[in-house]
Amino acid sequence: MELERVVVHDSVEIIFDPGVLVEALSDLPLPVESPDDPDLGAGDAVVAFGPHPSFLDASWVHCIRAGYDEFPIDRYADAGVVLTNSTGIHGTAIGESVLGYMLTFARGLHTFRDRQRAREWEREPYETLFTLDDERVCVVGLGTLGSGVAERASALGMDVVGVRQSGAAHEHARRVHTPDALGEAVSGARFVVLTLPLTEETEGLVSRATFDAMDDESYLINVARGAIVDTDALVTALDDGVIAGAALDVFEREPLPETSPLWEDDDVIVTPHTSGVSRRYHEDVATLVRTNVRRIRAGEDLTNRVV
Ligand code: NDP
Ligand code: 7N6
Repeated sequence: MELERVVVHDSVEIIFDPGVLVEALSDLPLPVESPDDPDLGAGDAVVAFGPHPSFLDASWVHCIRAGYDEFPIDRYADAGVVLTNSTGIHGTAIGESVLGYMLTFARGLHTFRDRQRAREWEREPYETLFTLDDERVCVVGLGTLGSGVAERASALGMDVVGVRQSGAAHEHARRVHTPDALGEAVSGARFVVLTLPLTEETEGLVSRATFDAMDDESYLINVARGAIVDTDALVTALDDGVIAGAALDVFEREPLPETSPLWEDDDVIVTPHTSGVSRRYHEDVATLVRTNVRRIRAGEDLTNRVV
């Protein structure tokens, strides 16, 4: 591949201003630009949040997300376009966000914040508040995100179990299951955390059967993709008290529609797909792009290559 230019696509705006990435990549030995309507060609690399048909004319597309489920990877393969993703950069932000959700539920912080709005000084019933130590968390997906969660949860003294495609052992999980044993894995866990990709196999994976296998005092935390969860089944499970609550950063439709019952539920925390973001996101993306520009010029294999 003969690279002549790196184009920062304006789709990155959903996370950061394209200009900060152009600046962060200014040390590259080739032009880095963010034109309004780029005329892409074989010498171009594109850095983007989401796909665009014009990218099929470029040589290499770098997705600034770990999840590339929106990209038409078969068309890229047919057109000979290389796709790389940004797995590897979200472990700290997601790990801290998920600890935040768990601590919020355990210590009742969401409830007290709601009462503060009404200047209400009211305690929770004695049996309500708990601590995280010795509580079990089941982490479904033990890659970058799941490892960030598992490492921090075990540091707090939580009992960490996991699920991953391979079923391979993990240094911060007491036991690891394969996906076919999801029901067994979630049983007895106070928190079930979703940190796996959206694929044909994982779409709708978390269903009524999963909620039935969970404890009625347990919480679902989804920081992966909305479509991994059957949303209707989740709403019913919350309404029926099958589970105690949920923290949701991702949704089948984003932004979450105003009509969704999830907005109204006191036991649901909604965050706008920000659990993986910090103000150094563009620097982490720049490091990945810089590494792969160097590799291309050295004729080496690319890191994080999808297609
Ligand atoms: P990784 O590739 O590092 O890890 C993926 C993990 O999921 C691996 O442990 C893999 O198993 C496991 N896995 C794959 N398929 C299944 C399955 N069917 N059942 C159970 N486990 C499975 O990805 P990341 O951790 O970087 O990202 C994961 C996903 O999280 C992304 O695809 C994206 O959708 C989402 N994401 C969301 C963010 C947010 O802002 N909310 C931020 C970043 C990512 P094995 O280890 O055996 O291969
Ligand atoms: C950042 C989201 C990913 O897959 O969806 C995330 O990496 C990124 C707003």
